Amino acid sequence: MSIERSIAAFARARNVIAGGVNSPVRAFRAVGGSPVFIKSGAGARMRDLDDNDYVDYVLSWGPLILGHAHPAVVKAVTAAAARGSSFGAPTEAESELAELVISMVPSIERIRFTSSGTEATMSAIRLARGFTKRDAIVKFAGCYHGHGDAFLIAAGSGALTNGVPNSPGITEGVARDTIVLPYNDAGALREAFEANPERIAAVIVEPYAGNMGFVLPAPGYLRSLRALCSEFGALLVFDEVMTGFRVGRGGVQARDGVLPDLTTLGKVIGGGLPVGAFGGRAEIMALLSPEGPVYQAGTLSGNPLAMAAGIATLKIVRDDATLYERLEVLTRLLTAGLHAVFEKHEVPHTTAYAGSMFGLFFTAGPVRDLTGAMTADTAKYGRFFHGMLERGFYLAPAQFEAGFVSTAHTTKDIEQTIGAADEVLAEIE
Ligand code: KE4
Repeated sequence: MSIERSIAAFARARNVIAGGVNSPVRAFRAVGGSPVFIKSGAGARMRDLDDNDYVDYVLSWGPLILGHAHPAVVKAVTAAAARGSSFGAPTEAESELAELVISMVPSIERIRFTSSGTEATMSAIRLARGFTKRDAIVKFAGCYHGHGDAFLIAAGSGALTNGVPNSPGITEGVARDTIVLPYNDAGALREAFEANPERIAAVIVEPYAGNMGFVLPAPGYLRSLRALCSEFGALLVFDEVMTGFRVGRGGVQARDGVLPDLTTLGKVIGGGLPVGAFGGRAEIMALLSPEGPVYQAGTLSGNPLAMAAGIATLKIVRDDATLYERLEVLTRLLTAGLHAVFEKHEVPHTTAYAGSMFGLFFTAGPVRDLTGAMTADTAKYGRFFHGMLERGFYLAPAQFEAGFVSTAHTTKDIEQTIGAADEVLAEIE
């Protein structure tokens, strides 16, 4: 397989774009080699500059639940563009998408759109601090909430009371107000609440974690987070940027019946265009400017083209009664098939899935948190990734990511993926 044009494109990009990419994971640092540059996508497939075609299991990191260039989305965005791309004034499309989201996500009464998931989580935390008049937040090791300063924090020596910066450019002052705890350990959260009386404004969690690889909550864990936040007066924030409309029509909160105080969304609700959102109880959202004192804004928030893509996508998600059932069948077929070939080749692994989201770890597991995820053989994952890429299957270019299936994927695609995995595992033994 030749990727000469992609290699040349990467050299060109590195002369003008930091690291040659606009988001680090795209640079293939975690798997080695030179990233393929994409020129088009259609349905479940992408085509690179050298005309190599790939069955795509990244789907822009989750947004493309209907696959690439879905006709309804293309039509809606094209029509919106012809009417003007942005006004900086309210449009009815924003209310239409808001009504669609609120009709399907149980805990959201009011919403605010942003242009990315990072903006949504940053804003949700600011709102939680304004509502509770408290400063500290709790996050969980291995959960990613975008690149806001408050989230790029590692557990500090005083793990129960404050964090330490996880990137240059983040101050001790910011880190002091973020407490980092292990995922799937409700006891640790109780201890943190007891060590920080009246200090914790919010607990933010990926209810199904998709950024340390795919890690499901232990039975009862989310219910414990809900009860502890209620007991200690903190807001529970479900970061459903990735899981929203991905693991089911109403996200994890509908699937598991645990309602957060605030939810952040992104990805699927923009149908591939830049949309983030945060929402929750009306009494909390009422604190947001211009109604209340908590400031938040955005030039392109609610952008008409992005709203059009989101509306087209969510109308299909809403009206296609068997969509999530079909997606879960395909995703189950994929993970079961991968499990079988990994067993056949006696490669230590663990797989998990929920709705149209899945994960594959190169470790025997079980993986319940970041410590478990870190036992994965990332070098072997890199060899597997490239073996699959050469055979026309585009997996996440990093072990600590999740995979996604779209309505454009077919049973045949899944069967061919498993066949390719069988060949690659024989090769990289
Ligand atoms: P964005 O700012 O990238 O739109 O969203 C940040 C974000 C927030 N919350 C969760 C649960 C997320 O998964 C994300 C972004 N996900 C990554 C995938 N690991 C996006 C890929 C990238 O960073 O390029």
